[in-house]
Amino acid sequence: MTTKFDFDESWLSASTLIAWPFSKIEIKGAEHLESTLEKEFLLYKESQPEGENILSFEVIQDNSIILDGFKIEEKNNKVYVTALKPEGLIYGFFHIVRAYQKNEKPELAILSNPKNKIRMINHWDNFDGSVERGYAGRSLFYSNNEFRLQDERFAQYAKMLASVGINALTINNVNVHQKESYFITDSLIREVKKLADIFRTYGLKLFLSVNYAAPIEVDWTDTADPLDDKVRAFWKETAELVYDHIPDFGGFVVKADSENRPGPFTYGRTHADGANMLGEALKPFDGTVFWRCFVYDNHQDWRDRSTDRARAAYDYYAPTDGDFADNVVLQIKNGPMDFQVRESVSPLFGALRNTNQVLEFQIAQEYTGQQKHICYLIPMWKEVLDFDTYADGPGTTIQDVLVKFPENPERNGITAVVNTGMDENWTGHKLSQANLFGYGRLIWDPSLSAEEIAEEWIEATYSLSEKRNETLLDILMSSWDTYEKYTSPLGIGWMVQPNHHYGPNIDGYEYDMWGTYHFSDRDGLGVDRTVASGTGFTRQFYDENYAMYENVETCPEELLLFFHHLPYSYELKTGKTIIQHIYDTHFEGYDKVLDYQKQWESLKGEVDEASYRNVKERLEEQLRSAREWRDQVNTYYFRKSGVEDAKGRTIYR
Ligand code: BDP
Repeated sequence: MTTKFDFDESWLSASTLIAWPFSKIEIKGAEHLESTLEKEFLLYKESQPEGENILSFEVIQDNSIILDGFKIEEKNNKVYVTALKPEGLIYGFFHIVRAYQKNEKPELAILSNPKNKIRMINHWDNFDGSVERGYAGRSLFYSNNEFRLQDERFAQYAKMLASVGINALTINNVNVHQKESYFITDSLIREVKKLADIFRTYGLKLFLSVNYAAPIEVDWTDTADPLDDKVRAFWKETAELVYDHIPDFGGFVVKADSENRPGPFTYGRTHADGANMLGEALKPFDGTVFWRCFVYDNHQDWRDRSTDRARAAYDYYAPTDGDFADNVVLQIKNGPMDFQVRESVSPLFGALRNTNQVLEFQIAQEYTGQQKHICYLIPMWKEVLDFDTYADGPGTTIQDVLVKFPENPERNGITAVVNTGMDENWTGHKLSQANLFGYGRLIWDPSLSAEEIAEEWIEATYSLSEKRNETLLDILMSSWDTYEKYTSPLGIGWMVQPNHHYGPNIDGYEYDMWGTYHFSDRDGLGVDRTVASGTGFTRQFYDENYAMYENVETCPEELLLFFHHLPYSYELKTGKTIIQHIYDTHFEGYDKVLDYQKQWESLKGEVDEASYRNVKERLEEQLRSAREWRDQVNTYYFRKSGVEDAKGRTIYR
């Protein structure tokens, strides 16, 4: 696959089509998306011009279709794509593209309705062109405090996102600094509008992250008190200005009172006061406020054992259930800590029964190898969505919660910190594309398996022989487990280098203020979060899960040290002690990366040269880093415990 552009065509290249039989297109009722459909059609038609069939698109009324879903039927040599909304036609179109990337004569008939209404990504891009936790080059949207003019690239990006059903995005970092505060003012809103215009052509709604103290930042007032009239007027006028330029603007994402960001607490107000004030300003335009729940004490004293960061979001927000306006949505990270390779789910899912909510994942691999390591994240996200909260008895999964609470949720769904940038292949590591692709596919249809999604991505991206397909599938499917093995053990998390979070530093955060400790000593390790003897975090779950986590015997082993402090000699179900498990997994994880190198080499000539080199180089770094992790973690625990490796392997002393 070579590219006509200075960027990779991702999983959308027409060259991966096995066939394309359509020669004509008919479109009815697609409104603003009509020319997009035409343009897309021509692009794929050009590469495979033979065939006589007609592809017909129409917006209709049909009770079997919901939201922006679509239906595809084949009748008398014609394929009909129907939807209630123009966006559904676009999703239907890309479904057909995928089908022809997989099969010469695919079965096209399908009714496909998305499970989640909001299917969003969040950029953490700064106006200066840097990207917070960005591992794919500079920002797509900005350079040196100016908006980039990259219309073709933006359109391709919008297309990539729409092709997997993503329907909304924010374009700036949740940590909004002064310069970005001007995005919502007269001085920069026209630039924002240009991006909104491009994303709209693929059905994506544009949102902005805003600084809670924007009225101060842009010199409007000297307070951001949500009950202050001047502050309320600022937000009302701001909303009017923004909607004047972008009538279908989505709304705001807010990180308030979190990690030194300003917020209503400064004025003795609640988060409901702050969020509802913004909600009121956006209400006349049907805009939405996403209010992030990533709020915890980041100035902890490590000597003081009374605070548990994992408890923080639930402790504050669970009692506020029902206090938020109906266009305010609480945005909750999947786990209670921060996107670790393994942590429990957030107990807020299921606890908030009368509050709009979106779940936040992190596609950007901040703690999972920073797009230098292979880490296919769909299996992790599936575990989260399938987790049984017991909120309404057995079988109330987190995905159910998102479509059930509040009653008739209008604004629920899923969002994620995205992993893209100016790198030619969009994601730095070519295989990280599978996480973006998979994110969209999974949140549209959470019943898809991680394996099915990986297969789809492989088929859409490469044209491999069956054997090599299996090879790549095996690499992706085992990669999360591999990463977990050579990094921090049994759910404990956080053994990373402070600040940038890449590579091992076992005690890097141990005596710090962030609330991220592992409490390793000469006898054992782990965080005691039980009611019986620890922080009591376990009690934030419904009874069944509380009982499961509280009891060391029933606590799932992958989370053992997330919930319990245990001696090195504690015996796991495998019959191994914890210390031996640590040694073994670290050797195994490293060895698995050695296997990946061989497996990847076998793909030479079958994947394009740019991909081949990209992954090969990154695997060298992954191996180096896995060795670093293996040797530091094993040496550290050998020194603490004094226990020899039963298999007598090299551990540095
Ligand atoms: C953490 C990141 C930090 C973000 C923060 C957030 O390290 O850069 O600002 O999350 O979600 O994971 O706000």
